[in-house]
Amino acid sequence: MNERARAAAVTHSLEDSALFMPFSANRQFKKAPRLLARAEGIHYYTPEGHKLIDGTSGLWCVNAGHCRRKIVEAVQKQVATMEFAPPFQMGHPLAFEFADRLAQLAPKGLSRVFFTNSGSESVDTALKLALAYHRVRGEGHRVRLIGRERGYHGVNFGGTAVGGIVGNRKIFGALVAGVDHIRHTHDLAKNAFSRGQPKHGAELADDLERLCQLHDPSTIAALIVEPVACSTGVLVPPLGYLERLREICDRHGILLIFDEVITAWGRLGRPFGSQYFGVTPDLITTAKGITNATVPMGAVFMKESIYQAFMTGPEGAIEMPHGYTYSSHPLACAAGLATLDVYAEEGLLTRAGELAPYWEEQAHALKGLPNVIDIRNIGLIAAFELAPRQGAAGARGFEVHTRAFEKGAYVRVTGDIIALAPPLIIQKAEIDQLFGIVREVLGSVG
Ligand code: PXG
Repeated sequence: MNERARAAAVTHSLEDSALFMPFSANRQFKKAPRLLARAEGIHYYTPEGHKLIDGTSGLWCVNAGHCRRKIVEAVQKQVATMEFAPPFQMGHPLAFEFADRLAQLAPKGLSRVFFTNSGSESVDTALKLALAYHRVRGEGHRVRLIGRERGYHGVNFGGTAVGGIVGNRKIFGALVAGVDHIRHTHDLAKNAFSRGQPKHGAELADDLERLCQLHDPSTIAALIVEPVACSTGVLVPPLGYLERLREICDRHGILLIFDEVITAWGRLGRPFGSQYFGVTPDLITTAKGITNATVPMGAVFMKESIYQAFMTGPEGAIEMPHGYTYSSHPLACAAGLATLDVYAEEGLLTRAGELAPYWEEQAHALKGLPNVIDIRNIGLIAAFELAPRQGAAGARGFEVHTRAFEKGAYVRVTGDIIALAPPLIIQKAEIDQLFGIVREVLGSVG
């Protein structure tokens, strides 16, 4: 069956399909599917051959662009050499090589790496590491985990619990005990149309101090935040805010976890967002761009002192009873090593910094279009917040998404916020093209 015939067959039967799609309006989608069949560079192609600029790097993950030859070939070679190796009490060389290469890129001091298969697994791993770290040091009373309103930390139980997006939490019961949240930082009244980090709101970090007073700091194990809260619609941290969180955590012995599933891998013009902001957490969770999304993988980076705290019992004992069948999967390691080569050869981990001024200018040039109540940006990320329609929150955003698809751009929408984060290989003319489509669509959606 050729590509077109296969697409026709799939489309024909979609309404009865067995597939329960994740985070999707299944019935609506199956009636009017938007299918992708092929990808190359910064473009997707539908089964019918309709070409789309990928405005969101897949789901914030294909940072080097699609189907990069070097990465494809590395995976092809590995799958034919050794497709799997058990990661418990066994190893394979690529896992060690990849971890060492990654540690060289990480913020200073975060010298050890634990492999997972996704951002969600990285988050739950980091939360467990935080609890276990305190326990092995004799501070087992630190059992509370703190997240932030509007935070997104994946969909496993720990990540859902520390997450702060109500719709992702409310139907899943009581989640995890002992979790609390600090306030989010979104403040349109003070910060609308900020370029880069907003000026107002550093004091919102003091909400952590409030929780310390409520629960007593000696009961708190860790705080987890995204340096830039992307899934909820791109909330850029106010100037001085992350520094203040770091200071409060230090004062009370609380571990600070940065969830860098999106902000790592050059998205802000540095390998990690924490390097961009100049604030070093104790643990970093990541995934996505670590393999350019070619093979699923995630990782948790930790400070040397955290790793060493576990290396204290008998040498024959398992220090951390945690891990996944597919931790350090050979295909993921091969993809990851080739990805790091591509990032290095093409300067992609710093390219967003070079493009950022142009990107910012073009994004903010859309100010004044109908219903646009905020434009925000940082690195190679931009978001347009639209006023919701009366009684139909999200309807305007969804219409933008579908019309942009028709016009030749894939853009991500959460509610009435449009988020853009294209592959880091994008050229200026393509940035113009992407914003041109967004401008046209915003102008035409009532
Ligand atoms: N933490 C953060 C900060 C994320 O952004 C996860 C954890 C979970 O990763 P996995 O690999 O388990 O999905 C994420 C994922 C969107 C969007 O459009 C964002 C994510 C996933 C899907 C869609 O905003 N981020």
